[in-house]
Parts: sequence; structure tokens; C-alpha cells
Amino acid sequence: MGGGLISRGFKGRRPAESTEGRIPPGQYLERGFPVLTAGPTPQTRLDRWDFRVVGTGGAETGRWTWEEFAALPHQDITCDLHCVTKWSKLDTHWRGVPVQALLGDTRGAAHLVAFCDGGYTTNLPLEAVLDGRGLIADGYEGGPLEAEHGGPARLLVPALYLWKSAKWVRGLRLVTQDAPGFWETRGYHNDGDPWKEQRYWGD
Ligand SMILES: Nc1nc2c(c(=O)[nH]1)N[C@H]1C(S)=C(S)[C@@H](COP(=O)(O)O)O[C@H]1N2
Ligand SMILES: [Mo]
Repeated sequence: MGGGLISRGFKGRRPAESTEGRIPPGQYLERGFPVLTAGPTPQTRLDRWDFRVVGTGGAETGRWTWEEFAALPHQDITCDLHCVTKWSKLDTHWRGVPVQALLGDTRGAAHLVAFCDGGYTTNLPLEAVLDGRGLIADGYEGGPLEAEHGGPARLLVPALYLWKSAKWVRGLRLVTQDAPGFWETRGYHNDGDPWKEQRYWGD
């Protein structure tokens, strides 16, 4: 019937249409930006902030002060966020430095651990952050990244559940052997792919 056609056409013009195929299984669409932090929000003065890369041997292979980091080439990305607590937020806009540009020589490393002010850690396979898949983000929606969302800078790996996107990140440690981070030792899945619904141990 004509009515069916009309209502379908109507739907096609609604913004909701653009969510099709973009909400992973078990997730719902969230329009706000919830804050999820285990513990208090660290306050690090920018003149005391640095970002470090530590090689597999344990030696520091890169270090940037805030001024140096801010001067590095930045990239703008638009991505969807998926939190294991089941909210997904679409079309978020970030600015940051691609992780690959910071890592240097990764020979011998298959994984990395992000470490943060406050002690949070998360582990990732190296390939999860290469080729623009990981960003050290210091900008969000056209402004600086707010402290509650991880500012001055956070890791952003939008392809994985958001607990992998470590807030207040201060560095990356390349490792030869994978080792679980903060949530991964407390029941969260080691890999965290939202499209495979890898939420918890055994998923
Ligand atoms: N340093 C640090 N990073 C963190 C967390 C944290 O507690 N500390 N929480 C993680 C979890 S469980 C989630 S869901 C996201 C939440 O990011 P948001 O607060 O910007 O939404 O940050 C992740 N990164
Ligand atoms: Mo989370």
C-alpha cells in the first residue's frame, strides 16, 4: 500500500537511519557522553606532563613534553564509541597524534601496554593501534579534551570497547608478551571487540 511507501520514505530522512549497522550487538544509542572512571580524575599540570614510549628492553625510546607533543602533526578523526556498559555514541570528532607516529622501532614487539596518571593500564595488540587505528587524542569536538574524558590526552582506539581507550595516558610500553591491564585482570575480555561482543572473560 501507498502508506507503507510513505512511512518508509519518511524514515529515510530521519537521522536515525544513519545508525543502521553501526550499533554493535547488545548496545544502545547514547546521545550524551557518560563519564566512566575507576577513581578520581588526576590533575597533572601541563608543565609536568610528558608522554613516553618504552621499548621491549625497558629503555625509554621516546619522550615528549606537552609543548613538544602539541607541536607534532595532528590528525582529525570521526568515529563511533562503544562502551562495555552498553552505550554507543556515534559521530564523535577527535584530534590527536597517530600512535604509529610515536612508536618508533617496534621490532620484536607484538603488544603494548598503555600507562596513565592514576595507575590505570590497558593492553592491546600492536596492530590495533597501527595505520591510524589508535590516536593519542588531545582534542574533542573542536576544543581541548576535558579532564573528565581523559584530558590533557587519552588513548583512543575506537574499534575496541572504550575501556581500551586509556584516559590521562602518559605513555606506551612495547612488550613481547601480552599481559592483562586494569580491567582485563578484573573480568573484562582481553581483546574487547564490540562487534564480537567480547565483553567479559569467556565471551
Ligand atoms: N585512566 C583511565 N582510563 C580509563 C578509565 C579509567 O578508569 N581510568 N576507564 C575506562 C573505561 S571502563 C571507559 S568505559 C572509558 C570511559 O571514557 P569516558 O569517561 O570518556 O566516557 O574510559 C576508559 N579509560
Ligand atoms: Mo567501561
